[in-house]
Amino acid sequence: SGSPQPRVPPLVLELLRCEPDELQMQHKIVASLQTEQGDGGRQEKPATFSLVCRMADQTLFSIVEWARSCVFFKELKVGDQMKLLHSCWSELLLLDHVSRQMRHGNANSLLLVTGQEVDIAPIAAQAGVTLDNLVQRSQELVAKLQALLVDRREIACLKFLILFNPDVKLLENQQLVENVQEQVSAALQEYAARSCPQFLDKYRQLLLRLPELRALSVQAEDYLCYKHLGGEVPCNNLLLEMLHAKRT
Ligand code: DR9
Repeated sequence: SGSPQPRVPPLVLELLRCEPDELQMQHKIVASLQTEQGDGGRQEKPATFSLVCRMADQTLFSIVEWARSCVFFKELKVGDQMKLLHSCWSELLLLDHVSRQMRHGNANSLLLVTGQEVDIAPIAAQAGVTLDNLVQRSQELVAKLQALLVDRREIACLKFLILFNPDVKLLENQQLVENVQEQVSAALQEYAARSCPQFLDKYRQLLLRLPELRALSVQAEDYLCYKHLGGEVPCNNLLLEMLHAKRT
């Protein structure tokens, strides 16, 4: 953006540098969806569902790639990295979706990672209650974040607060995770206070969105699990692997 940003905390700038390039990610995902071979002989299943599923799956691959290249995360052993990702993958996926809708800025349609748009209105008719509710609640979260004038620096901080979750059990390097959580919280608090002095409690408002995101992600996982039991989720799927890893 062109607006001057007085004294952005260095940590916030560093986290922003880790952010993936949206256009590059879009091209990569579009390319992989074109080369992938359908859904393994289950073509009779609804094409839209399996297509969106593969999109979410590819997005999850880029999220894992992002995390693995991130400052601090790189320092963790693979075991700790896996524990953290297993506990937050669905929140990161939803935040990716939500932040895309914020940039999209059109409440009447969803912008998919591929750049395609889906009208919101027909979803109520085509989707079951669970999915429709998920879409509605995600849109409410988008509206709240937009009203707060959340920017991409703050989104980058939120991703780290989600990833470096000190409540994850049995980490070898619990200390690093707690330190990152504290440092990022402090930097976000400082930045939010400066970027929007008109919102006295922007930081607190931002943090309040995290439990909402968590609740949504639990519901999204339940939905995915249910679809999986119905045999609708394409196999060889990272989404499913994550879903199972967390529940065992
Ligand atoms: C686990 C966390 C995942 C978060 C991923 C967020 C990325 C998902 C991106 C966009 C969601 C777009 C939804 C597009 C809707 C397309 C049109 C439509 O309504 O299709 C209906 C079809 C089937 O609906 P249903 O499952 O309710 O069954 C209906 C029943 O058969 C008759 O009553 O729905 C789809 O095709 C949706 C595909 C979604 C797959 C996503 C995989 C990720 C898992 C969960 C995400 C749900 C969260 C969505 C939040 C916005």
